[in-house]
Amino acid sequence: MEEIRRAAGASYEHLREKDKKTAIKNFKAMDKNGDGQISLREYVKYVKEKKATDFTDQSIFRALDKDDNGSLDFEEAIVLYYVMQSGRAIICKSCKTFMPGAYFSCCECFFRVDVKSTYEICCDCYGGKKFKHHDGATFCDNFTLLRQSRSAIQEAPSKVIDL
Ligand SMILES: [Ca+2]
Ligand SMILES: [Ca+2]
Ligand SMILES: [Zn+2]
Ligand SMILES: [Zn+2]
Repeated sequence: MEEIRRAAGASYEHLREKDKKTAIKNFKAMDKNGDGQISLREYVKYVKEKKATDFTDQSIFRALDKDDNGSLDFEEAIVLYYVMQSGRAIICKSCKTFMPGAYFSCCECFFRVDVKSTYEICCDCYGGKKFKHHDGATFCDNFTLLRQSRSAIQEAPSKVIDL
């Protein structure tokens, strides 16, 4: 989680003033009782309003709550906005916990355009073989997958230009 937090902090520094103001406005809108903290209840209400169903999982709230006091201050909430915007709310398909760090993804499902959803699992579920997926699936960790995506783009330059 520390890495995502640092990425969120770094990208916040690059936001335009207007977007920083939006973040503050967002925070105030979330903080229904105005105590400067986002409670779990206020959080759930917000993510439901945003129709961000992946986020209703409490494991994300707990991961965001860095100081573990049961609520989110502004700094912790910035990480939420970052994770929401970057589509980084990836939940283990097997044990359903939020995976802020390294995880494994099925390469076949990842690179096939006709497969709607990708299949990601946490290191524990992968290592402990605690998952069910199609036969012949090969798994890569997310960093390897990122490198492979680049190779795939380089191998098919014409397709990229067509876009
Ligand atoms: Ca509050
Ligand atoms: Ca907190
Ligand atoms: Zn898992
Ligand atoms: Zn697959």
